Amino acid sequence: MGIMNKLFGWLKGKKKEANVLCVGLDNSGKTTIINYLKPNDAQQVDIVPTVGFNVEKVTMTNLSFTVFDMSGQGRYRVLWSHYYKETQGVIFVVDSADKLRMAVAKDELDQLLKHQTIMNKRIPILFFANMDVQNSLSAVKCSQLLGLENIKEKPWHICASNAKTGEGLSDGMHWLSDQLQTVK
Ligand SMILES: Nc1nc2c(ncn2[C@@H]2O[C@H](COP(=O)(O)OP(=O)(O)O)[C@@H](O)[C@H]2O)c(=O)[nH]1
Ligand SMILES: [Mg+2]
Repeated sequence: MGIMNKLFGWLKGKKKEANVLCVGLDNSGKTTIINYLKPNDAQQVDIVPTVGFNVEKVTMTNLSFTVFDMSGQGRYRVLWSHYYKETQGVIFVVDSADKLRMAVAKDELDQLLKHQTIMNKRIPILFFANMDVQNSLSAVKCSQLLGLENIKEKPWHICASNAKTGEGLSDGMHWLSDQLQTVK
C-alpha cells in the first residue's frame, strides 16, 4: 500500500512513533477504514482489543492507531483522556449517509474539542465523510453540519471516503501524513 509505505518511510526516517486516534460514532466505518490501511504484506500488525470498553489498538511498525466508538459509552469518557495525552493526530469518522445522527456526531466532536488535553494541542484532525453512497451527504455538507469552520486552532481537512472500496482514504492519509511531519 503506497500510502502506508509513505507513512512508514518518514516515520522510520525520523525514528519516532506517531499515535493517531480514530474516533466517531459506532457504525461509521472506523474499523473498516483501519483494516483497509493495514498493509497486506508481512509488516507486523498487532490488534489488541481492550476489555471494558470498545477500544482497538492497531500497531503497524512505528505507527499506532487507537480506535474507539464515541457516544453511548459516556461513562468511559474519563478514561479516554489517557489516549488524548498520547495523541499526535485525530481521524474523526462520520457516516455521511446517517443524516439523523449527524447532530450526535457534532455533539461528540464538540466534546472532544473542548476536552482540556485536546484543546491545548495543535494536532491535525482529519475527517472522513464516509460511506460515499447514493443519497449520502457531500463532504461540504457534512463539514457545515459539523461546524468545522469554527475550528480555528487546529489544522483540519475533510474527505469523502468509501472504506469498502478505499476511495478517498489515501487522499486523507496523505494530508494527515504531511501534517504529522510538521508537528514538532
Ligand atoms: N457502503 C459502505 N459501507 C461501509 C463503509 N464503511 C463501512 N461500511 C460498513 O458499515 C458497517 C460498520 O462499519 P465498521 O467499520 O464496523 O464501523 P465502526 O463501528 O465505526 O468500526 C460495516 O458493515 C461495514 O462493512 C463505506 O464506506 N461504504
Ligand atoms: Mg469498530
